[in-house]
Amino acid sequence: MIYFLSDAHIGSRAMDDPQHQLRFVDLLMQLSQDATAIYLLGDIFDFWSEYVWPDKSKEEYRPLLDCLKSLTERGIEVHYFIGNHDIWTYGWLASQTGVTVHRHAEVTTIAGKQCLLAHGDGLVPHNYLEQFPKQVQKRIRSFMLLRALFHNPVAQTLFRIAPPAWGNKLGYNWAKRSRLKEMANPCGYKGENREELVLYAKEKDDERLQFKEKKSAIDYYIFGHRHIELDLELASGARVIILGDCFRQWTYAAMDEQGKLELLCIQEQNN
Ligand SMILES: [Mn+2]
Repeated sequence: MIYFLSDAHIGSRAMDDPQHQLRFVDLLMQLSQDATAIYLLGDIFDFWSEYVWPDKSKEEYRPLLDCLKSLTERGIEVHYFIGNHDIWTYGWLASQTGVTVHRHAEVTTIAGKQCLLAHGDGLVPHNYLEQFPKQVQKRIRSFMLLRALFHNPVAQTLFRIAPPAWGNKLGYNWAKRSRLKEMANPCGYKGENREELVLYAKEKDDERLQFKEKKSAIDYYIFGHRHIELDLELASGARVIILGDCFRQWTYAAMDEQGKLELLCIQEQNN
């Protein structure tokens, strides 16, 4: 089996659950019994940043780091796509655990199926902004600017050379505010014509249809980020999967060797 999980937000200062990391580790260990590969699609940590200085605070994540290491040592491929909360890894996470880090959306063949995998932040269709009133456009633009800053190599270098205690204070507080905001005001599924990742997938489908000979059709678009569960079939037959999360909904996707994919919830597994 191949498993897809996202948005555990381990270490969040907004959630007071000392068992959270261990529950996630338990889930991974359970899945590892028949897993050949595990795809972690972003925001596994609520805030993850590596510095040029030693950072003892990472010991907090020892259970998960050891778990990931044990999975890769057993020959299970673990793919780690960065989200918007764990952008700042520069090799330490990979060297500690053996995971393969992916920094961008990728199309890859899994169990014979063409899959487009990404966390999902920043993926919007073309001319996306134009449909909104000026005020909303301004807000979206400032989010996009912040995202560009987070991905900017110069800003990243400056942040890396900061003392870890400062960087972490700033980062955990930013992540906490974003989590509290989201929990107080969760944004459910916006519908097929308004959900950014669905619109993005539809646009990609159209693009690929135009280049039929060169590019094969996508079977599954698999994303995290939105903390909603979605399994939607497009007109092309492709399916858009949004994974939910691993702190409130405890959902993930499983694909068998024939490429059949389903969304599951941890409760269903336990029963
Ligand atoms: Mn996210």
